[in-house]
Amino acid sequence: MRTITSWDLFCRVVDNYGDIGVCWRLARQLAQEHGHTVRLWVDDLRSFEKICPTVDAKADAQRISGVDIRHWADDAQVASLLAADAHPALHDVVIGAFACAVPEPMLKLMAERASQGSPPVWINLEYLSAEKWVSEHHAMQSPHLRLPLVKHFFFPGFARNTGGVLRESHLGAQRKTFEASPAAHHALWHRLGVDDLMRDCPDALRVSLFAYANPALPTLVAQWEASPQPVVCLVPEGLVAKQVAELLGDASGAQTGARWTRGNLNVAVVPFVPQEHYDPLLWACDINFVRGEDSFVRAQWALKPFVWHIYPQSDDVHLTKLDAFLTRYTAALAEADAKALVAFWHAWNGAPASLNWADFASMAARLRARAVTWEQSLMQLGDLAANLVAFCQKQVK
Ligand code: TRH
Repeated sequence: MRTITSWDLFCRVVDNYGDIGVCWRLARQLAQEHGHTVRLWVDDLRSFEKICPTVDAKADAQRISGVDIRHWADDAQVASLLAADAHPALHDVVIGAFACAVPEPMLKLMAERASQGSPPVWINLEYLSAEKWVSEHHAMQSPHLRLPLVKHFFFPGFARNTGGVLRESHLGAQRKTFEASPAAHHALWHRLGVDDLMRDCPDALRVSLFAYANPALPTLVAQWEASPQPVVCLVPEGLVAKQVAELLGDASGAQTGARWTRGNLNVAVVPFVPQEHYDPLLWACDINFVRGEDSFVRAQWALKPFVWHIYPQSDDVHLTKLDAFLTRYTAALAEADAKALVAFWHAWNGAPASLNWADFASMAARLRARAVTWEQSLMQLGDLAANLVAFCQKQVK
């Protein structure tokens, strides 16, 4: 029996930071927790640099946090980097993340290895979805049309018979240590440049706001302004910070350090931090607005009430995905809370519903309790990296 110890992971950045965010997290976990050799191929090193500032966006080959990083410009570059990496040219597992096509030079190597009787395990790592069909499609196989290779579909998910979601083994302990440490909180606020705001508004509800530009934002801002409890809203630089700046000041103020006060609302634009510094922001806030895939999962591990801005797709396909998650998440809530949560998430995602912050905020304690039971149920699925290792190992038995 071969033991799986090495990985090639291909990542095409379609948009924003979630594609590379998920791949980087997975690559580090395989390297650091499993002690495996990982080569991560990324087509857009600039996006990568944004979540990991030690990345050199001009380097074709580099090593960070125990992961070998290669710039995936085109087939020719993959071929030449593979030749330069001659030892070993190919690893035990080859992953096309978010269903991206593995480049031809790699497929050729894989086919050669297959003809020698030991093909690498080929994985199509899919998008995360709570939809029911995911369990039925997880682990399905598809033979290549020309080459003697079989692709395995690996679906992240929230149900049994899916790959689960990413969670580092020390995450819970790190969160608890952070929560118990006023010094860690101070250090976080200092890093974000908001220590004065946190000192001056000790009773405010702290909200982190990471989203796409959102037509519901003006309504939310108006409700925060009029909210009986003061709200401090921390907005990372980016799309929504720009929209907030347009709404409250001017677009040129969307940079770190910009501040606005309206009624009972204080808004601060904070830096877009390296990926491993994003969790503490979620842990320290009372309510988190998140988006896409990776921040959505991190908010679940933060055990705080959260609001998901799902990545918009054509024909409103994303609303079906949104509802699939809501169905699972609200199943353990009282009917009135479930309704209020669904309404708020719908309104935030442009589905017909009205946005009611007061209703949402009034459920905070019950949503915190739900976050804990949800975490327990997710942990029973195992974490995605470990599930993936076990799955690939099974394929080479
Ligand atoms: O950036 P996203 O919208 O990413 C994606 C992509 O758009 C992708 O094409 C799509 O398929 C996918 O969503 C569903 O949202 P996401 O997934 O939350 O990724 C953001 C990453 O950025 C995540 O790894 C957390 C990280 N991050 C930081 O590192 N620092 C920060 O300050 C913030 C706010 C986020």
